Amino acid sequence: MKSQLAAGTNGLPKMILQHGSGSRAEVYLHGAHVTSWVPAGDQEMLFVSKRAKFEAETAIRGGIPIVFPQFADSGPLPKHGWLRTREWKLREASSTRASVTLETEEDQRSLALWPHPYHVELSITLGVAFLELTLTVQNPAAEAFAFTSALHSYLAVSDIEDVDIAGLDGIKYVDKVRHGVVETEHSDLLRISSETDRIYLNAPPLLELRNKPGTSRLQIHSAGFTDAVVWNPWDTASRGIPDMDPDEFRKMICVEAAVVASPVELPPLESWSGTQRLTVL
Ligand code: TA6
Repeated sequence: MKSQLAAGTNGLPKMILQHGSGSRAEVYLHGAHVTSWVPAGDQEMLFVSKRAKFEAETAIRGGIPIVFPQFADSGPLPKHGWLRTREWKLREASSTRASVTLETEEDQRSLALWPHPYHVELSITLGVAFLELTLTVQNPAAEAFAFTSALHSYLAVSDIEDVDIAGLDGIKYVDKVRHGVVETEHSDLLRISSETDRIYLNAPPLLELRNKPGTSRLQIHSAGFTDAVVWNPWDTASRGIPDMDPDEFRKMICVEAAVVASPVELPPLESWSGTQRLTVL
């Protein structure tokens, strides 16, 4: 087990986590952004666009962006907040586990947008067959604040038309492609065949992504996050995404652990945590 600091794309610092079994992950200090996860003896499980930009003030297209304190455009703040475009600090790298914790807090620029001190940590732990992210938000100040958040995981798939998501049958969702109409899911295996952008409300803690028969299945477990977002831009919305190749929508699906519909209200001096654990079956 070890973790080491290395120079990533454009010289940006990244932590490389290596588990004794051979599994491996990479996380950039820029955005606390996990950009790679390869379980032992397996292939890359996260999608990162060929056109992703690795530069200051820009969100990396793919991997696992951190969304806080606002999910998407659900309020007046910048889309998905700003943690994904900031430099985080390394707080701790375990010497006995393949695990690192990064941290970030308010600064003059965040206070100008959102007048709340905060302390946010992201812990990333790698096992033989799993990758676990835990986001912890602390309110160090005397006033409560409310936020929405997500771990915006881009999962790599062989072809989007061969992929099923299990676990959402009977769950209500906000359909953002259809102007926010609320629907109920009626598929025990959800298959994507057009632009999809949905917030599943009070989603179950366990979902499963099934790639085409014969390839591995991925269990998606969440705790603390109440909702689940499923997003694929298809060829239609991909045209408006300059840092993604036109055909790359075929190679990804976002299944995000999110807390959106009921924002977290964080009282003074309290903290909140949410986890997403991805396990190859
Ligand atoms: O989580 C889904 C979503 O909110 C979509 O609406 C889509 O815009 C996506 O995030 C990516 O957002 P980005 O700002 O990274 O282009």
